[in-house]
Amino acid sequence: MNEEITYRVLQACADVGAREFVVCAGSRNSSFVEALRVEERANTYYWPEERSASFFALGLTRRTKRPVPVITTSGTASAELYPAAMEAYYSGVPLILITADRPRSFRGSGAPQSAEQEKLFGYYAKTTFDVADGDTIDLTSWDRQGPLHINVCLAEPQKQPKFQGRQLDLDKEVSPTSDVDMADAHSRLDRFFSTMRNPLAIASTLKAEDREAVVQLLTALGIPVMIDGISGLREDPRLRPLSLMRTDKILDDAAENGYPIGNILRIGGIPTHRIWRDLEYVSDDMNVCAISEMPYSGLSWTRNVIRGPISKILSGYRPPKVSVNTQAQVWLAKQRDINDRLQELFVEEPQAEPSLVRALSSIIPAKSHIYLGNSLPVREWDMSAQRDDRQWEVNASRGVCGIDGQISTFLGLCRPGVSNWGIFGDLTMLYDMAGFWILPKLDSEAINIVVINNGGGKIFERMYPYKEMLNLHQLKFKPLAEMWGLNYLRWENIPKLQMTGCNFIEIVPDEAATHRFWEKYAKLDEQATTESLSKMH
Ligand SMILES: Cc1ncc(C[n+]2csc(CCOP(=O)(O)OP(=O)(O)O)c2C)c(N)n1
Repeated sequence: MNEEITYRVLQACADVGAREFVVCAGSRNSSFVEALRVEERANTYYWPEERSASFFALGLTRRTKRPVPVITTSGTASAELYPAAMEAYYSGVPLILITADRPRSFRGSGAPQSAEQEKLFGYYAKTTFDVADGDTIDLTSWDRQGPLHINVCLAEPQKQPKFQGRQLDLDKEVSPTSDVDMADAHSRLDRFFSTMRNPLAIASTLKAEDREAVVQLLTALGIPVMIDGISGLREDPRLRPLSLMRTDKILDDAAENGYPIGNILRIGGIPTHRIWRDLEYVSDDMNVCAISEMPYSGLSWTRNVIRGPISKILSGYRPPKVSVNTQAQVWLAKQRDINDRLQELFVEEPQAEPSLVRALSSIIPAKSHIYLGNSLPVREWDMSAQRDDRQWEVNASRGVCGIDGQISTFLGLCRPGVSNWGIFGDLTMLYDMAGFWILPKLDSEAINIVVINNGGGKIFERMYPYKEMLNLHQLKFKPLAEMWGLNYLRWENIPKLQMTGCNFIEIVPDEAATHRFWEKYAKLDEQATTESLSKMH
């Protein structure tokens, strides 16, 4: 009896595009394990640990642009998918959560390994199914803009399910889901542009296919732009004349330079940097508009989001001529000046953490795939990474910015034919040590896993004056690399090497040098202001 409902659920997933499956075996979901074991064309990944597995499935969904089901047994196993469901919800990833359950008659009984799994993911799985033997299931009305949950009630598993010779139909064409009201989107953009006062554009998480349309818009507008590394546009030479070079104190700095920002156009995800928190507290006449695939404004005081596939929204759109106050050029020039001084600081303090990130970026080859773990890596990258146009693909998980599941998400995103680099903080690494499980199964031949071991959660160091925020430690990661059979390297300086194969690299910044770096960095600003003022007089 379990076979039929198992087969129907898997076929329903295949009908909405699933070709990869992630399975965490347990007795209750053994019919799924058996069905996928005999399935010849689907690509199945077997995991012993559900939390890492679900983050891996999330990364794989993003890489393949197809829904990937992650399938668990009953009980707490199903709840391990929760963090990945939250991330998928806020980043619009069509992750399929399949939880095996005991028959409905067990609900509320407290019988072994039975829990209340129906609608388990609450807010985070808007579309849910609770199915049992005899039910049919059709997922084609699902919008694929976030997670889907299927809870499958199964009878007592048999030792020998009978799937032999039964194959899924994996050839069904899947049509795209979302559509946009173009006339409405364009008139909202026109309205926004018609009120422009000292505008700033911010580009954050973008899909590869949207980048060219965004470059065209930004160059046509000719307004200052702040570019997160995860937009994939940070190194684009066409945007250089408009790009802000620093990522902190943007609003104050602009005002001090005679360009008080009045309008912000956000393109893509919610930005990584401080500016987005500062925007929460600006005066009432700030006008913010977003063009994004997700519905979130990222601010409590506005919901102004033009939602849809970005390149589609921008196709055929001609932005009006925007006049930009000449002070914008003064501000951009000062930013470039500070950036020149920052390069000198990297040379002066080569073992400081941001300088090591700079040096690391310089050995990452063109066309590499780079994944930035949350916390300092994603911020230090934006500030420090080199800016030659290397056509990197840069990713991060910015849905809920968790430090969990980061290794697994990165491995799900890894692909063959390019060099893959994941860069993580040490606490982030500790969180997902089981994630390495899947490495031998991957088709990527070049994977570098980098941990920046600064001995704790150092993102908090400059914000809070007490060490309890930091979870300080003296752990070293060599045994972890050895446990997973990885080539281990420990770097206090970045050697000029060309990396091949799979490597685990522990980068150890010098604490004193890092402190000196930040002290000198704070002074760069003052120097640049004094010098540009003296040049003006
Ligand atoms: C799951 C989760 N728990 C807690 C946090 C809050 N948090 C943000 S950054 C951080 C510290 C990260 O430390 P580490 O990975 O060592 O990176 P570093 O700050 O040193 O770069 C914590 C605990 C979070 N984002 N996600």
